[in-house]
Amino acid sequence: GSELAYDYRVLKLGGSLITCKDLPRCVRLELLRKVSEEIKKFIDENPNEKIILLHGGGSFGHYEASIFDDSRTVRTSEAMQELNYMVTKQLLKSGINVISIPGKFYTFDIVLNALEKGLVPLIYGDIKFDASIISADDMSIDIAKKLNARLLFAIDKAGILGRDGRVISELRRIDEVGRLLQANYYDVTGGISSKIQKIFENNLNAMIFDGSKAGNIYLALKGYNIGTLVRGNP
Ligand code: IP8
Repeated sequence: GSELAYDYRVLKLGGSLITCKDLPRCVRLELLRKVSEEIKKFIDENPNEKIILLHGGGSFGHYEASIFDDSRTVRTSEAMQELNYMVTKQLLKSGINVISIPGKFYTFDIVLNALEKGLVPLIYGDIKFDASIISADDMSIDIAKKLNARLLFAIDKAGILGRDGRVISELRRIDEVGRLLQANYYDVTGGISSKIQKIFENNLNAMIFDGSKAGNIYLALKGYNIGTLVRGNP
């Protein structure tokens, strides 16, 4: 059938959410299990919605990419494979038919092809042969634009904080942000502030929310605003 008959959700699981922040190559497995179950629940209840999943690098990719030596490219690539393998296994265990797509081979067509075959694409931030980093943020934005999808960023914070320290429920201008959430010291792709900037630049709406709070992944997929709605599309 035509892919246009569906509604799409692009959900990026932030590296800060699924990995242990300050411990290189450590996965939050129990959290991943809960996240997977909420995604599965949504899929089962909503047969006319399709999901595209992505994940970032966290203490795998960002850690390895922050060490500059001759093996940086291959180490970073291998670290992302390892993280992706664990995420893939957990999603499969929950009964989601994910197929992983390394960012270094990303094209929109390959994602479309997976969707047409009834598979759930799982794309990950990666390093390319030329040593450049491809962020899952950028691929999320590309896919959301092309599919006119709801764009969801699950992170490990409640959302974007305003000057008063409270979560901004709707962000219409980037200068409303008082204190941008601190990016991890070894985040090589810019963390939360560049994410917000890219959402605005692409005139998209996106919801940034706490994916570690029970029930939030499911609610976000359902369409509830449970964090900060970044409104780049006036
Ligand atoms: O965490 C970058 O992906 P992101 C992945 O989505 C690497 O920005 C290899 C650092």
